[in-house]
Amino acid sequence: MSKLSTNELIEQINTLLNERIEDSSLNTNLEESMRYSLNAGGKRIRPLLVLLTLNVLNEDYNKGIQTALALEMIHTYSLVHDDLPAMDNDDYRRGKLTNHKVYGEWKAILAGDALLTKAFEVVANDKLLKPDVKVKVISRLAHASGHLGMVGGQTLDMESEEDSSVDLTTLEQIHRAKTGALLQFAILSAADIAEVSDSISTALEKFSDNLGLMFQIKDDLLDIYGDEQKLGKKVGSDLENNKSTYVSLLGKDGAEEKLEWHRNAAIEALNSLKTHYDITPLLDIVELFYNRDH
Ligand code: GRG
Repeated sequence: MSKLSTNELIEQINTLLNERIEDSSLNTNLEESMRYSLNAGGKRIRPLLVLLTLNVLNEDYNKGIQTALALEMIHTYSLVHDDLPAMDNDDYRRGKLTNHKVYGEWKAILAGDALLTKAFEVVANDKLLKPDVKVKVISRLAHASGHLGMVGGQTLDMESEEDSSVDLTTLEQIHRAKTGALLQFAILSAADIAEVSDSISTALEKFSDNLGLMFQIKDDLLDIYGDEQKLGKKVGSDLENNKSTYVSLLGKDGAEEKLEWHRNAAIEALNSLKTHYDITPLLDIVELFYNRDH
């Protein structure tokens, strides 16, 4: 498979995301609010992961485009709702005012709801996926974003707030569900689309589980030791909110060691695929997650 240019893929994702949110004859500015958060400068890690994984699996990446768009819509809705006063109550995200600060609370709730439902419409209307594969992807997406996945993780996180007795097992449970489920979906939906064997799928499951935890450990480290300018938000919010994090439970060195451990486990899972595929782009993602500064 030819090497894909990440910048070109991001451009394609950005254009298509805007096209999918068509203007409505209802003349509300709900679409403006949906587009505001979709265009607010996300790194597009999840859609990129779908497309790069497909390419690694020697499958046409175009088959994953609608799935990738849907995933970014769900990720965006989760951030819009996470920022609301009832949850994190944040005024800024990615250096820009949060959705409810610009459009008001009820509209931010509805923009999030509309992004979530749109995501399923986008995959359902995908013309490149075979019906059985499409149903598998839709089911996986619903599972990863719902009460057994992201929403469940967010609930456990909210319930554990201000609870300084949260242990590492609970913390991992929160993050596997809240952050990991969507990252894992990115990789396993590509496995569904490429129709890989069970053994390949198991290796990808192990890889994505470790990648998801790496992402969160890095997030916890950046929340204390990151650069506000690069992050586009205040650092220290976890400390301020008395939240249990990898750093609060393990200290800086312990969190860094844990990050390293999951990096090695992710690489080991990928190495088991080496005889079948050129895994280099996924190894690059591991390094990106390990070294990211925003
Ligand atoms: C409200 C149902 C509901 C869920 C919210 C994921 C989540 C669940 C909230 C986000 C809280 C948070 C900051 C988690 C840390 C990891 C994370 C998901 C960071 C944001 O993802 P990035 O860095 O975001 O990929 P960008 O801005 O690049 O899109």
